[in-house]
Amino acid sequence: MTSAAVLAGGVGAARFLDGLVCVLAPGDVTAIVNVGDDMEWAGLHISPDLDTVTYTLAGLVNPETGWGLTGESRRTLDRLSQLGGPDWFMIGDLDLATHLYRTHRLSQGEPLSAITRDLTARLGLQCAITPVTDDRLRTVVETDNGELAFQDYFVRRRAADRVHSLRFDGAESARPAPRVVEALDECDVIVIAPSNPFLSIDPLLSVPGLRELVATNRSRVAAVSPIIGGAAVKGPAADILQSLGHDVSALGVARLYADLAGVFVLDEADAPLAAAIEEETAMRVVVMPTLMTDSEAKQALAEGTLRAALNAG
Ligand code: FO1
Repeated sequence: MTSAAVLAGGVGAARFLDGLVCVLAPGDVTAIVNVGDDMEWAGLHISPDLDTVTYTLAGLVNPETGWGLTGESRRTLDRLSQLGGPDWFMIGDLDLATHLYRTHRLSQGEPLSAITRDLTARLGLQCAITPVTDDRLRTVVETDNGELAFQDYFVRRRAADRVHSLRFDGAESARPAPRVVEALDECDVIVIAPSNPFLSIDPLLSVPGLRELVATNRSRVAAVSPIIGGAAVKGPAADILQSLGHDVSALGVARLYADLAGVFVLDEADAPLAAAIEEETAMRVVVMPTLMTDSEAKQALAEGTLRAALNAG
């Protein structure tokens, strides 16, 4: 049986994982999830990417947004707004239960990874979903308008500020969560999900030792491009590529992953870039449809990515 570890951000990664757990035994899949987006909201600890992956795999995610729960309501948020509390981040009434549960257990000194394991088990998930670290790690975005906490940049200010650089507060002293190193060491295939390379993948790799661990295993690493035809499927990846001086294309992303992945999965729309990517990065390029529009498309992408990575070594 093939096993896989996936470096995962939010919506794109969750959709990829949704396909992957259909083509592998779910128990052989480990999602190693970004926590750079985590924040404190009204005294609660929110882990958006962990929840997006969990809700998606449990079939509970809001299909319109790709995050949050389906059938959500906002009575608490509206009341909070009347009280003058923070109302710019949409915490739904049902989703609130997750944050209460998580925050309560964190306040009792339990690690995020153990809480996540229990939450996912309660939802009947068999794959492992783990934060990359149990330690505090926060993405800080340096913009034209100063330094912004991730969700301030992303949600409150709608990712409209020009990004100069990013840093990951706490990264130097963060340690991988239990089982992260083992999962990367022992799996047959490591996938860099079609997530934002700067906002989702870099924070994961900023945990000391992980970038080197992935690079050492380059021959069994496949990266899926989050850029199709020069545009991001979702979010500000294309804008950030541009503002940081990279090529706004799948080639620009491939250059970022050249030392990490042996295989690069490119969308059909970008097939003309394949030769240039192979020549410049020494990655093997496989071309396939990467837009995850339905469950067949998700499974086909997961299957194609696995096959390419297994044949790469
Ligand atoms: N994204 C938004 O664009 N607006 C929101 O109000 C918002 C609320 C939210 C609440 C819980 C959650 O788990 C995710 C939420 N997201 C929201 C998504 C989140 O900000 C981002 O998609 C990720 O952090 C990036 O991966």
